Amino acid sequence: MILDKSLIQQYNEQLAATQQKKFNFLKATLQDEGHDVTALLEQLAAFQIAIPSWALGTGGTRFGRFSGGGEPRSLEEKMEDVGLLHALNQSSGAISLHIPWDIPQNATAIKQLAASFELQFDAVNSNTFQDQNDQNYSYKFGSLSHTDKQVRDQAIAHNVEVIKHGIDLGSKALTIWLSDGTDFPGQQNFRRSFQRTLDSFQQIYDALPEDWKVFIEYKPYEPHFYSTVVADWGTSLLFCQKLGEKALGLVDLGHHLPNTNIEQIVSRFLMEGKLGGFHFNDSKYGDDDLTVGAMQPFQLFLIFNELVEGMASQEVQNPALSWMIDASHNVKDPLEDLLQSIEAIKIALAQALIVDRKKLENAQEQNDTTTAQEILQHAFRTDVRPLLAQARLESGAAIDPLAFYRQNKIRQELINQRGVKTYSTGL
Ligand SMILES: [Mn+2]
Repeated sequence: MILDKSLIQQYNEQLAATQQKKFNFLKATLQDEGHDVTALLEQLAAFQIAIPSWALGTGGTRFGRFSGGGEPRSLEEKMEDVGLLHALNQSSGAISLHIPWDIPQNATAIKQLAASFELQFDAVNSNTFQDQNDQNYSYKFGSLSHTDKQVRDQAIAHNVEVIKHGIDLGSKALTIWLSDGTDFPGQQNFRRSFQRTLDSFQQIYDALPEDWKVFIEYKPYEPHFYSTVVADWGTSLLFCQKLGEKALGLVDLGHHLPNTNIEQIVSRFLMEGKLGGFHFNDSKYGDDDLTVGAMQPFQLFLIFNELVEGMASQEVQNPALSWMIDASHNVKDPLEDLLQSIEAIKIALAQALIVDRKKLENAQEQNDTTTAQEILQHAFRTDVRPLLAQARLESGAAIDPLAFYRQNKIRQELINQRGVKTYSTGL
């Protein structure tokens, strides 16, 4: 469905007075603390988060899947959904496609459709974690790391094909999440599977256009439960360093063992100029794919604290980052979940932007641990939501996108258009 933007304007008019009151208070507080509120609003408005094409349907587990109805049935409908999100919050101006789930049949038409929703194409994603019906060799025992060269060649060719689809759409990066690994001790020689993977990565790397990047995502376990070839940030960094400057690490928040200090990993990657991007989600136990900020908003803030500090530092030379949500769960309306996720990301960003950097650095130099903690927690405990709402209001988005979505019964409208029992392609 295409949203009538005058509805957003009417809606905002109803909330304008309350928003003004909340914003004025926050603005005065932030100005007293020495912040440039206009600059903050600009930074927030400019921050765009890509939506993956697989997050628009209800996710599933190996036990079942429960469609919420009105799910997009085609790539065009998925783009319509991202266009809808972007109209609501002006913060989701990009889509990340998964190949082969979303192969564009007509790249020119798809590009035009994207332009009509003011959407860019973010990184394209390859898939060698499943067998497709028409492929010659199975990935049961791996793809880019497989012992059999014919299997590796097939997986390399798939990645090269994904790059070609990306070129047609104007994408500038390939994300490789390699699920290869082993389930039992002794199943593979760790060193040789690394070497085979490096050789495969190198061939994919050589197929990248000049202005492209490849993001190497890591994950400690699942689908394999003994070892994963690209298990952690160190392995990702090692591959990236061996491949060259177009290869960068990708941090998926759900791809860490419990209690991992992700913010320190972010700092290390940035220090080496090797951070490519993020996949945002949240989790309680493992790769739970929960709504960003649902479980660990403080950790998210600490991650953004490192990002804001690192990207502003003269000591850091890191390319611009790619931001994407990567979550797909079983119970919520996917569009509501994405609206909540984007809000959580931007809250963390805004809080990181208002950290008193000079005071923090001074406290660090003085080993004043108490003050350092106070500075971070002061920013984290500041309610920055009126700032986000103001940035939305000024960019033509809804002051409260989720409330607007509910009030206008958008899911019901999508069900009316697409049907109750629709299933989006994806996980
Ligand atoms: Mn991911």
